[in-house]
Amino acid sequence: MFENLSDKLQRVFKNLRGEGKLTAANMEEALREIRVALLEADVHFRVVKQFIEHVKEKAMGEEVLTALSPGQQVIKIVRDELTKMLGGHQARLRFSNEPPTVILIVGLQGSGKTTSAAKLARFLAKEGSKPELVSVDVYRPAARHQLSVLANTVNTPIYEGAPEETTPLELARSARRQAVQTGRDVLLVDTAGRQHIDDQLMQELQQLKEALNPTEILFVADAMTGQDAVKSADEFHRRLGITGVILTKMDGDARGGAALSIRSITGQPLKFVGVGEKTDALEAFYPDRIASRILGMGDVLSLIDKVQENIDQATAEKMQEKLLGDDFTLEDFRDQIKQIRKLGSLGGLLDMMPKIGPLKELKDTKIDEKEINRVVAIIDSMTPKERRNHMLINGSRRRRIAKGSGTSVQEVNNLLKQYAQARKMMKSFTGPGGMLGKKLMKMKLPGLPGLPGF
Ligand SMILES: Nc1nc2c(ncn2[C@@H]2O[C@H](COP(=O)(O)OP(=O)(O)O)[C@@H](O)[C@H]2O)c(=O)[nH]1
Ligand SMILES: [Mg+2]
Repeated sequence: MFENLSDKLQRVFKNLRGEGKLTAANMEEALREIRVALLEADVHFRVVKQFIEHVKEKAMGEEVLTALSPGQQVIKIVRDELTKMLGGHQARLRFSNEPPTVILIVGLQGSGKTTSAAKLARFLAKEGSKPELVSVDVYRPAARHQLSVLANTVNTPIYEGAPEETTPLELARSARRQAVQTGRDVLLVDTAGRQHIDDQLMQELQQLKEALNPTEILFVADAMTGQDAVKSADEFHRRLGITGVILTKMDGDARGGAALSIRSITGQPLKFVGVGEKTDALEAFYPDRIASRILGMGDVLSLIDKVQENIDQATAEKMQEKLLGDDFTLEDFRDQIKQIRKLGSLGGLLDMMPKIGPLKELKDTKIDEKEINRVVAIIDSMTPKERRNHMLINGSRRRRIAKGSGTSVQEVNNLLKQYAQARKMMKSFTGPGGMLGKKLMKMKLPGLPGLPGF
């Protein structure tokens, strides 16, 4: 559902990647495009405004990581802000200390309350809870029957009600009593909805809230209705007080604006998303994962995190200087390869890179960890002098190195060739960022010369 937004944002990043550094001008342009992309995705204008301000502040701020290229830095900032906009951390269901925990499920008609109640029952049972269902929709017998059928599907007990129980309150109270008696620890209350918010509905829900003291009041919203979903969530929150939102029909072609706005506008977290009609089509909502999915950067994002965690800033800077200078020795070559290895398995590293733009060509590259170990072993078998001046390494030295590292002369020759190639490439490399990335493509791994600007 975020495809359009995702495409547009990726285009912005692609353009930025070509830039050597962030300037007020290229940042302004990027921000303008991001703004349009968000508005077109139907994100609430107030949320967009705030978002752009925050990204701008951070991008222009001093929080700059030399291990990341300008494009990557902006991606990181946008990802962080998107995550924040979606609520930051996963908002889990809360449970009462005095079971049963009551979860009131509210919302407009047709939003997906009954379906979501059954989905939640299934979800909770899987997590080890013992849920019970009750429908208090006394206006439509068909609605209560619908929940009975679904309860059966998800193997959850349901309180069906006695003939004399005709009000939502009576039904709910009896259901709770039964839950206590039968040792059920969560009571899911499916309520009636209306086409529009009206006083009668609100009064009824208010009464249920007072009588049941629910731990959660989950507002069910239909993502397809876009900003209307946000508006009604907001109104329900003001009039009733909700504790979270379930956004349904995320499997449809909604543009995603509701998901992106609801937290900022209502202050209440999105807890679950419905992604289909079946009872297993419910997902807990993880802001960080969704933000990554929206950016669609494969996992360049995890890569950014890894770089941040593992590369020591000073080393990276020193390395960058060396890359630009003339004295790129075999020692540096080895250190670089070791740095890369520090990031984890190289295969994993490649998987994390987005398979777009110039990196497409890397898609099927397989990196051999053993080969890296071999390279390091060969360089380790050289004398410090040899490492600093590869011209010294003649035939007999090559044989000695091969023996010392348990490799063959041919492998030593190959390594020296790769090193020479890397060196040549360094020399023709004129600035940080995108350029290096392009040249990298033409190189045979593991002559991968380093991290700056993939
Ligand atoms: N595609 C899709 N359909 C859903 C989802 N949730 C509910 N529905 C459908 O939406 C319609 C209304 O759902 P229902 O639970 O009866 O809504 P209620 O009136 O709020 O109780 C039904 O046809 C459901 O199958 C969802 O996540 N994805
Ligand atoms: Mg219903």
